Amino acid sequence: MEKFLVTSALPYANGKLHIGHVAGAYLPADIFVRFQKLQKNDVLYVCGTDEHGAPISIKAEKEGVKPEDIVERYHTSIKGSFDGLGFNFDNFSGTARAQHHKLSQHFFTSLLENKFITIKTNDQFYCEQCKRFLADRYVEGICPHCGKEGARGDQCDHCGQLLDAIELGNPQCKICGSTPIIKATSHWFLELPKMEQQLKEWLETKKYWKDNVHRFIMNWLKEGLIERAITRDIDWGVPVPLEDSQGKVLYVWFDAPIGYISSTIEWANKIGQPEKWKEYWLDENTKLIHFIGKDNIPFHTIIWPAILMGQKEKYILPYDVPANEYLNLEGKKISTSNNYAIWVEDFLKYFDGEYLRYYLATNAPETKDSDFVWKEFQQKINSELANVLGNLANRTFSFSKKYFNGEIQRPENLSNNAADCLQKGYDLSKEIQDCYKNYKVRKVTQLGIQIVRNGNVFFDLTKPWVEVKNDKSKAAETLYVCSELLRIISIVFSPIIPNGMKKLRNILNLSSDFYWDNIENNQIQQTTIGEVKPLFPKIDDKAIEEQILLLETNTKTQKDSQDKVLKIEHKKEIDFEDFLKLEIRIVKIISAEKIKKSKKLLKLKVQFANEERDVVAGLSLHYKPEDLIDKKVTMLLNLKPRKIMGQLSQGMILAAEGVEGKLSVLIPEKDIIAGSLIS
Ligand code: B3M
Ligand code: ZN
Repeated sequence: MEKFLVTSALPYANGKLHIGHVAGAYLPADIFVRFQKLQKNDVLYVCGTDEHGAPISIKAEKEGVKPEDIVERYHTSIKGSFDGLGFNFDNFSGTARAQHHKLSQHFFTSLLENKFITIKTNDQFYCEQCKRFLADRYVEGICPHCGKEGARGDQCDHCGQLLDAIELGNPQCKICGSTPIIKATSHWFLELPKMEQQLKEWLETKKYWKDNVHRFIMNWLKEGLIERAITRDIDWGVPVPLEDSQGKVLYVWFDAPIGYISSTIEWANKIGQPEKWKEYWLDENTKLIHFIGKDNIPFHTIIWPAILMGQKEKYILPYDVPANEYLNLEGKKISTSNNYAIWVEDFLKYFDGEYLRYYLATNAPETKDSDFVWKEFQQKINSELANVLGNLANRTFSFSKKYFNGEIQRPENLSNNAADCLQKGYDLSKEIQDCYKNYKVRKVTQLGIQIVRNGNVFFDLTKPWVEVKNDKSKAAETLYVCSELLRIISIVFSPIIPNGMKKLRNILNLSSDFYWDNIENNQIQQTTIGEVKPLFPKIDDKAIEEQILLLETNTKTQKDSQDKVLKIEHKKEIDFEDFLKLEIRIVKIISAEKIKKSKKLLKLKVQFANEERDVVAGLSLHYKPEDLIDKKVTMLLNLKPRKIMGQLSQGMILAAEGVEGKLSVLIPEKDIIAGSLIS
C-alpha cells in the first residue's frame, strides 16, 4: 500500500471560485485522490483558504470593511463551490486560524535559529500619500523581465517571474494611484543561496516531474538563487514572532504553504488523534503531492522545500508537483477584475456540477493552456455523456427490461466476439490506470469513452432486436456484454463523475463499495436491472445561448468601479460617417415581461412614431418589468435583428453601469417624443 498526502493550492479568500481555478489545481487533485482510494492506497487530501496577504487587505480597504469580513465571506463562498462540485477534502482549513499562526511562527523561529534567516535593510517603495510601504500587490508597474505593464510587486502574471517590487518600472500605488518614493526599511530574508546546493541535489532526483515544471525550475536555477524577503510592512498577516518587529508580518507566501501542515493538524485534532498528522508529514514513505497552477511553481519547488529543509524537524519534501497550465475562456484570458470568468457558483445554478467536472477533465490544461468554449461544452456533454454513455445504458437497460425482465446473466460460453469485446474493455482499463497515475486525465476520458463506444458498436453489430426473435440467447449475450462494459466504466469514470457513476451502479444493482481490482475480479455473474432513470440529460441550445449572453453582459457590468476609473480602455477612433450609421432613438416601453428560464432577460415591446418593436434586454436583475412600462428610453434601432432565447430582438436598449454593476437605462432629461433621433 502506498501513502499519499495530497494538497491543492490554497485559494486566496478574496474572490469567488471560477472554472480556471477548478481546472488548474483542484479537479486534477480530487480525481487523483479518488483514483488512489480505488487503488486501496492510504490518501489524505487537505486544503483551505489562503487568508493573508495583500490581495485580501486591499479588497478590505476598497470595500471599507475588515480583512476578517472578506475572509469569512469568501471562505464560505469557496467552500460552497467545492461542495457543489463534489470535492472530497479530508480537511478544509484557513490560514487566519490561531493554530496556523502558531505553527508559522514556529517555522520562522526554527529557520532563524538554524541561521537560514537574516535581517537586512533594503529599499522599498513608500507611498507618501497613503503613508505606508507598498508591499507586493500594493504596487504595480512594468515587469523588468518581459516589459509588460500591470506586473504586481511580487510576481508578473504575464511571464510568471517572481519580482522584487523595487525592480518595477513606472511604479504606482494600487490604492491611490500616485507614484511612490524609495525609502529604506529592514526585513528578514530567507537565505536561499545557503541552501542552493542542497536544493539542487534534491531537484536532481526529480527528473520524473512534468516537463513544464522541470523547464521552469531549470530556468530559475540558471540565474542563481538570491535571498528573498519573507516579512512585510503591513498589518494583516502572521505577526513576526520577535520583540522589536511591530507592524511587520510574515510574507503571505511564507506562511501559506505551512497551511498544508496546519490543515493536516486540524484534521488530526478533529478525528481525535492529535498526533496522527505526523504519520504523514514526518514519515519519509509518504508521497507528498502538491497540485497547483503554473504561477505557483517557484514557491512549491524552491522556496517551500527550502523552508522545510531549514526546520529542526525532519519534514518530508514534495514528491511531485504536477502543475497545470492555464484555462482560457472563449479564446481569452480569464480576468477576475474584468469579471470575465465563469464563477462556479453561477455555473451550478444552471448545470449539474458533474458536467463541469467531465468537460474540464476532457479539456484539462495538462501540458498547455486550454480553452473553455460553451458550445464545445455542450457538444462534449451531449455527444459523449448523453449520446455514447447514456445511450448504451439506455438501450441495454430498456431492452433487457422489455424482453428479459431486467435479468442479466453471464452466458456459460461466451462467443469469441463477445469475449474479445470484453477483453478490450479490461485492457483499456489497464491503460487508463496508468494514465490516472500519471495525471493524464484527458487521455482517461478518451480511453473510457472508447470502452463505451465499443459497447455501442457491439450492440449494433449483434442486432439483439433481430436476434431476440431468432435466438434469444444471442440477444442475452449482447446485453451481458454491454452491462459488463457499463460496470467497467462505472469504476473507471467514478473519479471524474462520481455521482453519475453511482447512479449507473444503482441501476445495475451493484454495490456502492468497490475498488479498481474489481474491474477484473468481480465480473457480473447475474444481476437484475433496477429502476431506469435518465443519466445525463442533454443540454439544449437555448441554455448555451443564455450563457454566452450572460458572459457578455457580465463583462460589461464590471464590479470594481475603482479599477475602472483608473483604467479606461479607449476604443479605436471612428469617422463621423461611422457615427452617422447608428440609428439611436428615444422609444417608449409599452410592455415588459420576464423570459421563462432566464434570470437576466426581459422581453420588451417598445413604441415610437407608428411602429412597434420587440426587444430582449438584460435588465431583469436591475428592474422589475412593471417599473419599466411607460418609460422613454434610448435604443439602437438598426442593430441586425437576432434571436435570443428563442425571442426576436429588433435592436438594443442602451444602458449604463452604475455602482455595484447596477444597470441604468438612459432617460432624456426633458420630455422628448418617442421616435426622436439621437445625434
Ligand atoms: N493563494 C496563490 C493562488 O491562489 C496562493 C496559493 C497558495 S498555495 C500555498 O494562486
Ligand atoms: Zn498611495
